[in-house]
Amino acid sequence: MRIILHVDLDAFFASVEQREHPEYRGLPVVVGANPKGGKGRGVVSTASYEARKYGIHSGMPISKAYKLCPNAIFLPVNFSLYEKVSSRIMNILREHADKFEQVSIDEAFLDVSKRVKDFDQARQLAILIKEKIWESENLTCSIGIGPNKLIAKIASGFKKPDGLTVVRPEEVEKFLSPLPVEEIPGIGKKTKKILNEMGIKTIGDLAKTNVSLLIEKFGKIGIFFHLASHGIDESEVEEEYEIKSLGREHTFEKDMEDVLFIHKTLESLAKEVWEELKRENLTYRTITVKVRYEDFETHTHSKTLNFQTDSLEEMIKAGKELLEPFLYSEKRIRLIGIRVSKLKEERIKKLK
Ligand code: TTP
Ligand code: MG
Repeated sequence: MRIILHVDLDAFFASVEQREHPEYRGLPVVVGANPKGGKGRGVVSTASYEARKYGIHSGMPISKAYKLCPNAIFLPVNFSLYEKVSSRIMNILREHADKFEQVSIDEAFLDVSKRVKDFDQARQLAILIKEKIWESENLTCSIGIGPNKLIAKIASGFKKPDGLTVVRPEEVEKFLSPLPVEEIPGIGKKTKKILNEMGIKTIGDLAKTNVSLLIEKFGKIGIFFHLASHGIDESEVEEEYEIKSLGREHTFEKDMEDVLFIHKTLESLAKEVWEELKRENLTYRTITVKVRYEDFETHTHSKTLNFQTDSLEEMIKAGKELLEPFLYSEKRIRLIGIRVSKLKEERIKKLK
């Protein structure tokens, strides 16, 4: 049995600003583009919970946010500050995990299966983590605890801000079934609309839907929706990259949704990695793909082959396979990367 924590900071950018400027505490704060008296272009990065009461949220045009609450405190994005705070918090989190995976600037998974003996101990650990973050950074977070990443992630969003939600394996179905389908990561506005039109509103409705119908409507990703609706998720908490590895990344000049172009880019990155492998006389066994969306949410996904290889074809095939689920998001892709690890010197293979 696994025990996974998902930690997500509350209104992260806005909370950092409120901490830096105590006079903004308790007031509506909107971080993002300049509203220019309602004529500004660009969007809201995030809003404090006080500002959310006016209906302001991430991704909303800044002009609309201004209309909803002209008296809010509008601040520019100070990304380098948030990154510094984030990396200190990630260091705290890393210390408390057997396996650690940072997902975005304010979000991480912790696999604590080895260091706690049950969900009660996991709850105690989560309380300790919250206290540490509060003491050292004066910030609150919400934590979800579950038997896998999917449940932990949904649980962390269940009660926000400053929430702590524990979902034990035997509670998974009861927990998921009343939630709206869009709580499942990967189900965005478009998919939600199609599901709702099919009469599927809650995760419970989705769980009762025949998987072949979902595949017919959505293709392969339908299988993922089916498994997710039953709370099944086998994916591991993955340390970003192993140290002994070779990789390449590419940031697109403009955020990208063209699948063909993304595939082309992946192929050329793989080729560069492969050329370096050849130079170093190495074979690999694990392929990791990294995807960063326009809002900086970052994912890595790995596959380990059951043989060492130096094949470029194999690398590209696995890379595309790993990339596939990320191409269905409604968000545009900002960066992709490919990395190979579990490296061995080819010489050893030849001697065998
Ligand atoms: P989130 O964790 O999605 O949001 P949040 O931390 O502001 O609020 P919540 O309490 O609901 O977790 O995103 C983390 C930060 O990433 C957020 O503070 C600002 C940034 N961000 C954007 O810049 N654009 C976006 O569209 C989103 C969703 C987030
Ligand atoms: Mg957050």
